[in-house]
Amino acid sequence: MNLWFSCFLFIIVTPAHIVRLYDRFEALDKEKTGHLRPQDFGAINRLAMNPIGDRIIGAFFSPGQETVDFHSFVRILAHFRPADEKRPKDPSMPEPVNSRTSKLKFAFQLYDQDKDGKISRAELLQVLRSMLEMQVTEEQLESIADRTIQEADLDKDDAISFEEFRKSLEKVNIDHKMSIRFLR
Ligand SMILES: [Ca+2]
Ligand SMILES: [Ca+2]
Repeated sequence: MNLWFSCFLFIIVTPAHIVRLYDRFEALDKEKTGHLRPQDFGAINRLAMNPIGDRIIGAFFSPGQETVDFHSFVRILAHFRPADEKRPKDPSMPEPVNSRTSKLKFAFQLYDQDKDGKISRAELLQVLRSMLEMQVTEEQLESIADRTIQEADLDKDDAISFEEFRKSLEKVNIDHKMSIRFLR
C-alpha cells in the first residue's frame, strides 16, 4: 500500500462517522437558531478526538462563513453517500455530489488548506504531523512526506495537483472507503 494511500485512507474513513451529526443536528443546535457554529461540532467525540477533526469541521464552512445551516450541512454529508452505479449517466446534468470525483475533491481540499489547487509539501507535512504525532520523529515525517510526493508528483513541481491526486488513487475503491449508510 503506498504512503499516499494510507494518508488518504485515514482521512476518508474518519468522516464516515459524521453520519452521527446528521441525526444530531438539532441536538447540537443547542440555542435552536437553525445554525451550527464550529464549536458546536466539538460536541462530537469522534471529531474532537480526530487529529484532523478541525479540518473536517472546517469543510462544512464556506470561506468567511461562521455558521452552517441545515441545508449546507446536508449538502456536505451527501459527499459520503454511496454513488448510484445503476443510474444512467446524463452528460447534461452536473456531476452528483457523491460521484467519485466529488469525493476525491472533498478529500483533496482537506489537504489543500490555502486553496491554491495544489497540495504542497508543507501542507502534506501538516496533515502527517497531526496524524502521526508522538509516533514518529520529525525526520521520519519529512521522509514520509517526500516519498509520498515523489510517488504522486508527475510533473515534478514538488506539489500535488488534483489530477495527480486522482491518478495516484486510481485503483482505490473510494466509494467503498468513503460511504456511509445515510438518510436511513
Ligand atoms: Ca495548497
Ligand atoms: Ca505536481
